[in-house]
Amino acid sequence: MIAFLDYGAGNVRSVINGIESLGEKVKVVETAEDILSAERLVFPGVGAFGSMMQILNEKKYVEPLQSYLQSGRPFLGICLGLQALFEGSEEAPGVKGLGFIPGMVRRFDINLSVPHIGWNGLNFKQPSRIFTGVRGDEKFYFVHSYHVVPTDDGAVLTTTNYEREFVSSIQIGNIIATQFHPEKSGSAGLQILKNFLDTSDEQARPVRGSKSTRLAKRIIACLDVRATDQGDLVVTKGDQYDVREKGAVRNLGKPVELARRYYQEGADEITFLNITGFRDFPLEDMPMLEVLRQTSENVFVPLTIGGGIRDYIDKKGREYRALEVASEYFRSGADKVSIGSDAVLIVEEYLKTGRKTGRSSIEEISRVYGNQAVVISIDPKRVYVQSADAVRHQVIETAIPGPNGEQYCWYQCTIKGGREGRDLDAVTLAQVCEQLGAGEILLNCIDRDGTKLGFDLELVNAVSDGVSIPVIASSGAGNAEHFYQVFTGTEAESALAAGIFHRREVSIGDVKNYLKDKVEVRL
Ligand code: 1PR
Repeated sequence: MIAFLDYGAGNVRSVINGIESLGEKVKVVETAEDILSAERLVFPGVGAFGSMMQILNEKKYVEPLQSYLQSGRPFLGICLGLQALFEGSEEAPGVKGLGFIPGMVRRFDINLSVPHIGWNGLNFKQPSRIFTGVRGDEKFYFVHSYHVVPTDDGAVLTTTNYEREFVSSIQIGNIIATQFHPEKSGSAGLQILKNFLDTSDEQARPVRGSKSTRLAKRIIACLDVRATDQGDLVVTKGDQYDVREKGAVRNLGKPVELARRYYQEGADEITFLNITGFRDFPLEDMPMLEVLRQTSENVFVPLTIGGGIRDYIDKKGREYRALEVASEYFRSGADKVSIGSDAVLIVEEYLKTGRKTGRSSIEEISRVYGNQAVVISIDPKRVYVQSADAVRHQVIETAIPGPNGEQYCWYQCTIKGGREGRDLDAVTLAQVCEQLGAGEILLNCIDRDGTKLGFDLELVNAVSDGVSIPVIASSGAGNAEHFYQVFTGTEAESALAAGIFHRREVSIGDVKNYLKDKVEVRL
């Protein structure tokens, strides 16, 4: 039996699913006594350092945790569960951590995108029982803006490179904690979980470690989900957002089955977009929650869900906050939520008033669950203009002239699944969303969507040059070379495709095989 510390913030479902998939039973900690009497304790931290410590203090778990750690019984901390072991964090100045390991948690001070999101490797500094069966060249999933800095190196188990070398896991006797997420790191991550659960003391040192690690470019499979006219929930795919063919919604498969297939084929992440979320209310649309629950049972890579994340008043007049909708998704197995239409409306309001309200969906969700949990999905359309100053939007010079020979364009934001164009450009939207707390941009492109002409590199460059958070390039992938173009011609950290994967025209394996030796990928 594994005691499992869930303090109620974020997706811990996947860790439980991971442990249960290995045949172990989980008992969720409900009282301080459960911590004190635990034989093995898993503590997956999610969210922000300050709110985590506040909850641990409110629940009176701090002293029991300290005494459990002192006892030397097996402990596995994940992500914030690692950071909690330190004295404090720059994320929440003045808030005390558990203080088990001398040192602090610091924000990345680097030129690369922060958060550090994606699959990166490990440099092994000590042998450990959690490395049994680990080759050493595997990649593991990270998502964090802060990293631990121990006062001395004695406890360092692994490091990872992201511009600088940082500590990616620690070990003191039976106390092990990782910055990466084993439960989101496919089979390599499950192996580490399994080793923790096994009682063997055998210490292994992986043989294929390298001197320095590299973050992989991510390949993401996207499932646009909606109900058919008969009411079946299906994966669909449009051409420039039109998902109907001969009047009927295109049906390309079942969401849970397709997600499993993509996991097995090596997808680095899976995104579900409830494309009618702008008119349906997700909490009435329970099938999406069920899709997440079922998918997270055996898909151990990050899951993002979008569609309908906004405040809502139901038929009875009850008001729901976007945060509640997001929380329900996180509880059901999502790691990130993606906000589309609501982000446009929030930014329009912000530009009008020049004030942050603190109550927008972006601010509220990122405050509680961390910036990395908030993705902004942008649905832009190209608008050609005659000159760089023809409009007050951020205009780019384009190598693809318009119908009247125009050499300039801007990218107009749309809402409601591309149905309504707004007076706002995609670059400004991304920049303001970053300021409000978004952690990543999912950059679609209505002009390219479903065309298989390749990603709109000009759009990707315009947005990624404007922000410091990671950008996912989306729309237009037609072959493996298009991924190479977007990864070498832009700063995109990841690339997403739908149609070519659903129709089995190109597989995720084909894309990665083409990229290997040219671009860092997870194989
Ligand atoms: O506005 O917060 O409710 O979110 C709705 C979400 O649904 C948004 O993220 C929006 O992008 C998405 N959406 C709405 N309508 C459609 C549609 O297609 N009619 N799908 C839609 C957007 C874009 C990508 C697509 C790529 C890759 N789909 O996800 O998968 O373009 O396609 P390709 O590789 O086949 O070219 P809200």
